[in-house]
Amino acid sequence: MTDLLTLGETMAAFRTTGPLRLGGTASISVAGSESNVAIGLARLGHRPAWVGVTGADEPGELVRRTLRAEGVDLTWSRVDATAPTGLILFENRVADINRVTYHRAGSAGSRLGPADVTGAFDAPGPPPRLLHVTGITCALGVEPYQAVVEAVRRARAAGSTICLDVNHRDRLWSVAEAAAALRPLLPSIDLVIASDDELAVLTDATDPAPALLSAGVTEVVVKHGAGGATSHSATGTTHRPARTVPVVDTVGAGDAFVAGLLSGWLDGLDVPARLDRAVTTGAFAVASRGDWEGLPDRAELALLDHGPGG
Ligand code: CKP
Ligand code: MG
Repeated sequence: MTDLLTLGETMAAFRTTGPLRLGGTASISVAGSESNVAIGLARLGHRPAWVGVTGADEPGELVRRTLRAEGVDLTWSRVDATAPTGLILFENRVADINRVTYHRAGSAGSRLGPADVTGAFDAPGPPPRLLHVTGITCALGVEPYQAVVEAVRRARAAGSTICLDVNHRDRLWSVAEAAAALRPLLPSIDLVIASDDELAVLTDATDPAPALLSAGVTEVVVKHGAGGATSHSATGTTHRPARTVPVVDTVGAGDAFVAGLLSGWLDGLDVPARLDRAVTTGAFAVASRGDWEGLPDRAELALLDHGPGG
């Protein structure tokens, strides 16, 4: 049984310690918001599946090998030999500030389409408990957007709980384009996750959370970065502070937060405990280099409670 189904593009990630123009060494890994969430859930003992397309090339093999090694189910992903796997370049500039460059136009990952999502819902057995979609997949083109629309439609029909992370990327599309694509999905979304500055993508209201609840969303979780996170629902508002950790690399922190939140949901935790797990997994990502490498397994969740030296 699949706990969480997600779909998106995962790229080979190159990390340098300075500007690429200076040459030197790079570390190579993989990156993609949706697979970051899938890895985070697998580390915590859940059963995630990732739907995506990779090229028949070494970056694609790296993506597939990494996700398999992390325990992510690739049953419904595929290889497209006619397009390359996308690349993402993180050039570390100062402190935790990276210059991020995508090389993903025309990539295999952007060939994801509605036909790719049917397998997971047509498979025998219960449907995925959760569907997780993000604005990034929607921004990749018409077909990837239609894949999200189809996944949401199928998940709704199957009774899966549906989560949307706005994940706005202004290098991929404008706020107006994102609003036009994401707002029509809202009546089908159970849980919306957004940072403060992403709420304007979903609503023009001056008080966004109540407006989103009125639009049919059951829970709105707003991330305030170092200010923690707040959950809004018909039963009230719950706030949790962030965990204080040294800031090493903030990329992937949002996905780590989502993984913790959804893990708590899968475990049947109440809202405060779900937020506590989310800010904890987010803190692991902030305090470690890489998008997902530092995410905790279940035993490690308590590690931050102990302080230096354990
Ligand atoms: O919102 P986050 O910092 O958690 O997202 C990071 C990911 O998918 C990263 O892995 C990158 O590849 C991306 O977001 C993206 O496409 O920007
Ligand atoms: Mg994010």
